[in-house]
Amino acid sequence: MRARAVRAPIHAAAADLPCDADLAASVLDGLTRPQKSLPSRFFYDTRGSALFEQITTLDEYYLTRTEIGLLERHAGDMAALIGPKASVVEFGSGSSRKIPILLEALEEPAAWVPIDIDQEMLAQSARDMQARFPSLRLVPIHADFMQPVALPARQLSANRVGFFPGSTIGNLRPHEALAFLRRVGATLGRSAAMLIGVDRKKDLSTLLAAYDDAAGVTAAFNRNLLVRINRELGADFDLDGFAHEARYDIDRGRIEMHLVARTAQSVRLLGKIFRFAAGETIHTEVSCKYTMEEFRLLARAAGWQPVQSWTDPRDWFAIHFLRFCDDEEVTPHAR
Ligand code: AVJ
Repeated sequence: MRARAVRAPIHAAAADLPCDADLAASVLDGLTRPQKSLPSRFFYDTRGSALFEQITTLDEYYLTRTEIGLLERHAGDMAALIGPKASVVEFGSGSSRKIPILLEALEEPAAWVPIDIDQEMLAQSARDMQARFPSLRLVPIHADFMQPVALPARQLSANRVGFFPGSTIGNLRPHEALAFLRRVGATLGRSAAMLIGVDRKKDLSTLLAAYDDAAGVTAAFNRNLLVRINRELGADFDLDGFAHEARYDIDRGRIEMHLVARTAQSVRLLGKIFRFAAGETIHTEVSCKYTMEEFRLLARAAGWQPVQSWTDPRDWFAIHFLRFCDDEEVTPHAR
């Protein structure tokens, strides 16, 4: 009898995945706006994902290590709130370094549902996790978690918890974050829970250094967008012609990454010419920072009840535990 090669078949949502046509349309759209911009979802090709992994190890990039510390210290409390036989749905699972900490603490976890756009990374982490948690049901889904994703409900237990670490929510603008949280609530279902990592507002120099490290890894990560566009769309961006810049917009409470044209120049792309004035920028990413109260307000507005949060001694990062319930449930009122 032939052994089954793949134990956990990967569910694909191919129609929603970023492809060449998506890249082309997005680049054409972004570069014709008054403030030129490129969507940050295109950072994560193979090289971009590797550069991001490298960022997470930098001294200046406190986010990953602070969040892992919080998970290690408080996984017991989190597991107690989640309860037994949970199905954990992870949005943008990436290299999956954080989920084992939670799964180790959970009582009889039922399933792990990683959703990621990188199919290779998904297959690799499914293999690693199956070896580490042999009795865990794996339901990998190859999809862009920013798009609506249908869960294979029959394969999941009733106790559902969303896991969204890394402050990836910060890469959405608040109105997008609100829509995302609402949609996740609808997807996971009534009384689902959510564990979500959120980077906090803090002093400017700490924030700026995290997005403009001395070794230049973040600069390479940012510029990799141009490398990708040159390769995949046959553009002729001069890579040395653009400088990496991280800014903090204090009013909006967000880091912005830009690529700054060092001199006036033009770029050929898909039969068009795009002109840059000296100093003109392409806006490539937002990374919104939230105070505890700001994030709780956002969660409430999206139909989630903030139940508990954990933070580090320096108040740099927070993990929030939320429960999804509609308003009637949270604040019962007489009719
Ligand atoms: C994807 C949210 C974890 O915004 O901090 C890191 C991406 N960009 N350095 C972030 C990123 C520049 C990162 N997250």
